[in-house]
Formats: sequence, structure tokens, C-alpha cells
Amino acid sequence: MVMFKVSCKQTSPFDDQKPGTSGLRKKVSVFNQPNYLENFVQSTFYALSADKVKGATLVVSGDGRYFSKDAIQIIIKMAAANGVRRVWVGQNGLLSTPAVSAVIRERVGADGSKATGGFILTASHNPGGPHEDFGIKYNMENGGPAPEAITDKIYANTKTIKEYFIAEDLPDVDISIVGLSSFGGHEGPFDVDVFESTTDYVKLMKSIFDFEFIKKLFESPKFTFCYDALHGVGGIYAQRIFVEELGAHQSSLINCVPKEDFGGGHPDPNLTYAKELVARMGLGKDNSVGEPPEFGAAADGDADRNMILGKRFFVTPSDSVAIIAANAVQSIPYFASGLKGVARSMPTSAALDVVAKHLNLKFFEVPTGWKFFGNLMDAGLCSICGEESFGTGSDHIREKDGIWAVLAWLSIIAFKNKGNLNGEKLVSVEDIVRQHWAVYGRHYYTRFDYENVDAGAAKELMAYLVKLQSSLPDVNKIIEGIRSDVSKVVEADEFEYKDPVDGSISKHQGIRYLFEDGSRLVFRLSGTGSVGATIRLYIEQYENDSSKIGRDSQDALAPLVEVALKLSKMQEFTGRSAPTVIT
Ligand code: VG1
Ligand code: CO
Repeated sequence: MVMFKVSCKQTSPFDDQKPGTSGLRKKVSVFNQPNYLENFVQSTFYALSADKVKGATLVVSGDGRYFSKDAIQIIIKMAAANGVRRVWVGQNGLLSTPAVSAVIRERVGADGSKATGGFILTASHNPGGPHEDFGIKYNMENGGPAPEAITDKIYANTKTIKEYFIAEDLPDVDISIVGLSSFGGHEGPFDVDVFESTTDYVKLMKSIFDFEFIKKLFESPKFTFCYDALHGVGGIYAQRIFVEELGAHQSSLINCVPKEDFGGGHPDPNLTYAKELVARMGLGKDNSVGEPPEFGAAADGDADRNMILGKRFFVTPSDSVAIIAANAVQSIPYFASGLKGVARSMPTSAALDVVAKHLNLKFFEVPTGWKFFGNLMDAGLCSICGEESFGTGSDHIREKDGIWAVLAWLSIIAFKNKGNLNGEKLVSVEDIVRQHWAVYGRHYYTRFDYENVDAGAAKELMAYLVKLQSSLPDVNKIIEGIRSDVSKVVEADEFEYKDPVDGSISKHQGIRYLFEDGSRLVFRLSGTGSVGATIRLYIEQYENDSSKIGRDSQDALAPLVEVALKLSKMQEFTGRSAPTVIT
């Protein structure tokens, strides 16, 4: 057996290692600085209780982006030096974010071992490559992102760190081959177990959905499908599940081979970045693409996000989670006995609220970022949850889950077409959404992102919006001067959340303007960017007059958009006449 020694390395703090909405994300050139990754990893070990490090089993994997392979070898050597008993690595270092969550919760090693946490190596929807982003975050024993109490400790440690521990002479482990490598340290044995990346996740999905039932949908000549992994890690799961298990045609997968730089693209599943899929679905400018598939979907780099499309039809993520919640009990075996409750992030539209009210379900509104859903789920209060940012999921794990969302939609489409698979025409994605609006009303919704804005200017804009909130009469006077056909602001605040389970309070979670007719304007600064600031503006308007639910979304929202831009003096503060991305 190869023996290794532990070295204690002197280091000094970096001042920019504060974890954001979902871990630490920086340019690769920043992570490449000597000791940068090491400091963060050691600070994480110091933030965990000793039993979660010494003798523990940790998962280390990610979306395979550039720098992951180097990072995995470094983390393995540091884990060994810090007394970790074994590290589990997905083959080639690949595991989607939801798969890491599933592996932490479900996987049992050959010797009966269970993981108590793991490092996920991804910057998610941010681009990858030598000049782009890398990211790292720690997930806990429940499979969910570390709560703020832990990420605050990690950050505090990064500001005082003086040394880290590493087994420098431990040989690199070949992570391309499945198998166990055993080493000996002065504190005892240390193993690295490389395992097949999809098995545990596929098993979990099979326990949630009725694969045989969904398979019948794929057998119908009327049903056509397209899935775009945007060169992210979702491709390996799509291949296993959609093609090998459910019988989708190989040609229905696009960009499903993971690449370190996501093919130079932006692995963010929205109408702007998922260009190829958008064109195939008949939503692009080019009308010569032929008959689009019935159902299309895309994932982000680490496959926790999803975009759902019908033929020439876009489903907003806020509608998607509401529709899944409304149909889950009938369509998905895992939910057959009922839903414990539902939850959404604050900026997500209130479409889910309406479903919760109709079905008499517990309902929660939490700050942006998946970590807030975990406590509710651990306490048995929430079954299904979602965010407007293309994140949807359930209590089967503690991360959002892109492939799960597609399987949920496939289940609903199959259910709505029970007995109709050989009929004239399938009940389409668009039909399902329109039927939903007819019952629950429609939430017109859009989000404007102003990326890479000067950080000072962004702060000033936010401060201005907070200051404005002190006088609603003044706000309403300004609005009246902009558009007289927009309703009145009746409440304005900064969103603050008290966790109903542990009582912790999160402040400054977004600036809200709430209107008399249920419309909302929300302003937030992104916590996932790696340079400058990104301002997000969320615009929402509720309509339950059935004669008005079929309007073009852009037309319906135009007055409110005008109010949002002028009220916030967006162009004045940022110098931008248009957002970078509209979703
Ligand atoms: C964004 C989204 C948020 C999501 C987060 C992580 O955060 O708005 O809803 O949870 O990304 O998603 P922010 O702070 O930039 O608005 V992922 O798929 O990048 O881990
Ligand atoms: Co992601």
C-alpha cells in the first residue's frame, strides 16, 4: 500500500472568498492563484464539526468544467491530510448537482459507508474554460447546500487562515477508471472510490416516476422530443434516462457530450442562450426549421436547472412549478399520497400561491437560493418547490433537479394523454398550460438582467429604491406621472425571511413594490456573478379575467415595464438602455 505524509503549509488569507447564493464562484485565473483553492477547502474543513471530517466519507465531483480535474486531485490530497476516511468521486469527476445530493443521501458503499457531505465543483450556469468561471460549494449530510450559519463560518475562516494540510506525496488518482484506490496515512487508511456517475441517480428517479408509463409516451408516433444539455453534465444522465431507459431516439439529444468549456457557450437554459433548442422548437427567428418536436427541454452546466418548451411555446419557470404542483398527485407515483406543502423563492411569480390556495396546501415564500428550501423539506413541510430562475425540484433530494423536472413534465403529458396516444392529436404542452391558466388565472411574468454593471452604480440604484419606499404617496405620484393605467403601490419593503424551522433571519433579500391589483416589481443584486454586479428586475402581473389570459406577454407587461424602468431610473444609474438578458 502507498503510504503518505501530511504536510502543514503556511498560507495567508484572501479577502474575496465569501460564498454567494450558491458557493464561491470566480474566474479560473483567481482559483489558479497559489493557495486560493486550498484556503477555501481548509476553511470549509474548519467550519465543519470534527466528526464530519475525521473518519468521514465525502463526495467530490462536479459538472466537469475546466480546472475541475486539478481541483479534484487537490481536494483528495487535502481530505487525506485532514483525516477524512474516504472520498467518493464520480467517474471522470462528473456528477450533476442533483446527483451529488442523491449520492450523499442514498449511496451506500460496499463496506456500508455513507457520506456526510461533499464538495460540488461547478459555477453552474456561468460559462467555463481557462478564461471563464470555476466554482466550489459544500453540501451537508442532508444533501443540501450548507446553510448560512456554515457559509458565514467558512468566510470568517478564510479571513484568518494561516495554514492548511495536504498529503503532497499522495499520487494522483486516475478518476477516469471506476475502482478503489487505497492508501495508508499515519492516522489510518484512506480510500478513493471512483464510481459510475449515473447509477445512483437513475435508481432514485425510477423510485419516483413510473418509467413504464412514460415509455408509452415515447412509443407514440405522435410524440417527439428534444433535449439540450448545453454541453453540461446533464448529457450523461439524458443519455441514460431518455435514450436507454425511456426509448427516446438518439437524435433527440443535442449537446449531450460534456465539455470543459461548454463548447464556448453560456450553459444557461433560457431563450437567449439555449439557441439551438429554441430554433428547433420553432421559437427562433428562422422559420425554415421544419415541424418542431412536441416537447423540448434544456439544462444548465450542472443540470440542476431546466427550461420547458412546447411546440412554439415557452413555459415560464414560475408556471412550470405551479403546473407540476397542480398535477403531481395524479401523475407522479412519488406524490400519490398527497403533497406536504409547496414553496417558492420570493421573486418567483405567485402562480404557485394560487395552486396552494385551491388545493389547500401549506405554502412558503423563501429568499432566493436553494438552501432555504432544505429546512422546510427536512421538517416535512414541503414536497415541491421552485424558483423563477429555471429551478424546480422536490423533497427527493435537497437541490433543484433539471432532469427530475423533465420527468415530471413527461409524466404529466403522459397522464393527460392516457387513452389518447394513438388519437388524432396529443394534448400538447401549450394545451396543458392554457388549461391551467383557465382554472387558476395567469401570471404574466418577465425578468430583466443587467449583467456586469459597475458595482458602485448598482449599489446606488438599490439604495435609491430603498429610500423611495419611505413615502408611498410620493411613489404613487411618480407612477401616475409615468402611466395612469397602472395600479397603485400599496406596500413596499425589503424582503426579510424568518426560517419557520430554525428561527434564523435573513435580511435584505430583495426590494419589493407590491401593487393593489397583485402586480409586483422586485429588484435584487445577483449573488452568483464573478465580476461587477448584476441587477435583476422581476416584473409580474396577475390576470384572472378569462378574456385577458391569452395576450402576448410582452404587450401585457409593457405598462409595468415602463414604470419599473422609469421609477428605478435604471438607465440613469447604469448607463444601460436595455438589459443584457430578458427571460
Ligand atoms: C441565481 C438565481 C437563483 C439560483 C442561483 C443558483 O442566483 O437567481 O434563483 O438559486 O442563481 O442557481 P442570483 O443570486 O445570481 O440571482 V445555479 O443553477 O447557478 O446554482
Ligand atoms: Co445550476
